[in-house]
Amino acid sequence: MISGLVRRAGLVDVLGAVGQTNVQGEEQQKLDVIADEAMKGAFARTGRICVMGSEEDEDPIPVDEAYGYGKYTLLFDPLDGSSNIDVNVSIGTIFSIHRRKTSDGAGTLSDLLQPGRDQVAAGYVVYGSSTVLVYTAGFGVHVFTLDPTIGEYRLCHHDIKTPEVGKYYSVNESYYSRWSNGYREVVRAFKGDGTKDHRKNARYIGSLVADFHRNLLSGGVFMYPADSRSPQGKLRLLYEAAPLAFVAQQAGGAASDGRTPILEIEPAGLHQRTPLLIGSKDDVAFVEETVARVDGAPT
Ligand code: AHM
Ligand code: MG
Repeated sequence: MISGLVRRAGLVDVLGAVGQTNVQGEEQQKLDVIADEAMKGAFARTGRICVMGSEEDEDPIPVDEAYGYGKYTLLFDPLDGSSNIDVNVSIGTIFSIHRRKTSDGAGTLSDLLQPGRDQVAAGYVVYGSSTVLVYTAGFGVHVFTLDPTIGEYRLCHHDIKTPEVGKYYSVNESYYSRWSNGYREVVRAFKGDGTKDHRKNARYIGSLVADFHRNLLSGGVFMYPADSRSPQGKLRLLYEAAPLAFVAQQAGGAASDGRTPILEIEPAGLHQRTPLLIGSKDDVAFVEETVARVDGAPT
């Protein structure tokens, strides 16, 4: 449904900000709000989950009691890469599934606040030149492409592995002056300053899913560090960082907040932010080592 909406976005009068009205005087909905409604509508009546959490909703989202409460929880970012929605650049949907902690009835916030290592499945859909679904249930990472002629996903890569050292680094370098000296040194190394050993090409789309997907296939490291304006970074732990960290780990890569593996962080809030460093294993280790050496222990 979301792929169809994204593909027809310019045609179906859904671009633009919430609050605008169209020629019929109806309020236009932003595509990320419509995607959120699509996700909630699709999963509230499956009987397989007991509670949901979404980037677009402040509180846990209940499921429809009439269809029963399942044993899983679902966290999602319905449409990631919001600055790219209106300009026809790749965007995506991210999801994370856990087993519930409470035994029965409606799921609660505590069912949603679980560390990434306890995920039973996670993945994303990227609406790029084709629509691709990437998921793991803890037995490798599998890549499916949506065949729009039959409305089905078809397996195109089974059990993929990401290169141990990547070609690309992906970071919003306009925040350079706000970073710690450690991250500045990392990026200078990626530009080939000092030693050529760490030189990489820069690629930054500004859609986490798309940047992550490219680096997963080609090798590379994505960084969204903490900075002086965003002391916890920008990205969200539960429905952005943790699911991608599970995919990265299953593909032989790594993810951390710079010091702690993302999958080990104990969440305290549904919309908690985390610095994120994710991708090829050796590149993540290089960034961690450089940041620890230059910045020292956290104060
Ligand atoms: P969003 O959830 O509002 O779309 O924000 C998340 C997005 C990520 O997809 C992307 O990695 C990041 O924000 C880009 O942020 P910035 O423009 O600060 O580089
Ligand atoms: Mg997002």
